[in-house]
Amino acid sequence: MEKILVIGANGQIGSELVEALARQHGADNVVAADISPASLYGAKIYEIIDVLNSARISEVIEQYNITQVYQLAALLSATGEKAPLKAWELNMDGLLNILEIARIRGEAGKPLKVFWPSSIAAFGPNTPPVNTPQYTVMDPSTIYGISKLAGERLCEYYFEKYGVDVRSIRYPGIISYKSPPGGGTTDYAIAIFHSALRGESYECFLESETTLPMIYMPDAIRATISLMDADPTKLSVRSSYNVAGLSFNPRELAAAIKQNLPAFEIHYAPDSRQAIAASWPQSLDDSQAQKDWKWQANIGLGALVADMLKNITVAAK
Ligand code: AKB
Repeated sequence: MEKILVIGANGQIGSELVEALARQHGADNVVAADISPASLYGAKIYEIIDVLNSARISEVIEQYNITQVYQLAALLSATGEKAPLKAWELNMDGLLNILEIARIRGEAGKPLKVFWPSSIAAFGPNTPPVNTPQYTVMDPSTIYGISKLAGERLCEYYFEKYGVDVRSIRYPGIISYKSPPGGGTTDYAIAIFHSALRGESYECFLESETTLPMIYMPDAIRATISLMDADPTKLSVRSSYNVAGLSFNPRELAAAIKQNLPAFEIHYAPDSRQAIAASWPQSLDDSQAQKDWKWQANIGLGALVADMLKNITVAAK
């Protein structure tokens, strides 16, 4: 039986992942953890963990006989640019703490399976932007992207050198309705729905034609859990897998919203986040994930927009 620890449970991915894992493994077998208490998200146990405190992480892992850790605590791209040293410390030391604990436990015969999120931010301006391959030029230009690329190399290193069973996905922008936007460059695609449903126009911080890879939360959760459940002998990538959902730009998203809410208007006022978005891919080639663990996205733009509008409306009532 798996005992699962999710660090960063209060975040956009963490909160929904805890719910899904509690459904799959039982609420008693999932420990939600973050730096401050918020909600149990369907788990039965909540622990306060600062991912920079390695002794505390080890203590919780030992206490609950944890077999899998999802380390999700991070500063995202836009927030990271405002506090680069803090982003580097949190994103790198957080991962290293978990990898080291997994190495030590592995050597003691108590293996720990690890999930860590990379991002499309690990790519950069010289990466081929369309159908970006699994293996290609990676020259990220944000501190967040640099930490993701370094983290990918660390994951592969700990797998090759110490046999740590670490798995990772290069997430596209994740769209969801349960948590508010959290400091990412792709978050315009969440904020826009909140403006539209308040009956307001949306001032977009990206240019109209800036196409980015995105994924709807149910697909992102399914991808994460499928990768963690996959047969380890089938996994040929131990840095991080490209995973594609869908791709769109602000103009296309606004048009899809307008089909449901005809009065909706979008205006463009690009800021510093435009340069970040311009350095990222527009679409991803995820054929390696398809081959190794049968990944396939299900949710397209029409279904995503309809579901976001339906659920944000319900939440606002
Ligand atoms: C961000 O915009 O920073 C994140 C990401 C693509 O990793 N959503």
